[in-house]
Amino acid sequence: MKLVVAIIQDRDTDPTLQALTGRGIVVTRIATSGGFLVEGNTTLLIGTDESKVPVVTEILRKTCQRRKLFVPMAAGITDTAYGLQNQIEVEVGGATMFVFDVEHFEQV
Ligand code: 2BA
Repeated sequence: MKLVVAIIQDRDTDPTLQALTGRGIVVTRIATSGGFLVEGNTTLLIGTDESKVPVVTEILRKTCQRRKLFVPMAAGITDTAYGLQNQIEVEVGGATMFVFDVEHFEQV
């Protein structure tokens, strides 16, 4: 058994959950936030058979978009008047995946 931990953008969460559960893949969602942008994102915990990891990867590839965002170069600035020339472009998403071996799984 494997545990897939996937960090995705909030706006991709609903279609991703629908696609996973539609394929009979059990998932837990956790509200998280990224350390760089300090914005909300979603972490999915997916415990599944090793044979289904490629299915999970394919679903995440389809439902999680890469998006370009502009963020202020100086941390903590929220003023919309802050000029575009003082912003940097970052590309966020689709999904950041970690795949772990599960030593033991039991539901009691
Ligand atoms: P954040 O840490 O908020 O990062 C958001 C995006 O900002 C990243 O997108 C990346 O494009 C950019 N970024 C992050 N750190 C940067 C830095 N030091 N300098 C310049 N740009 C930087 P993604 O790579 O798609 O990551 C999306 C979210 O996935 C991250 O949100 C974080 O929550 C998580 N993540 C990504 N890599 C991770 C890792 N190795 N370990 C744990 N979480 C990770």
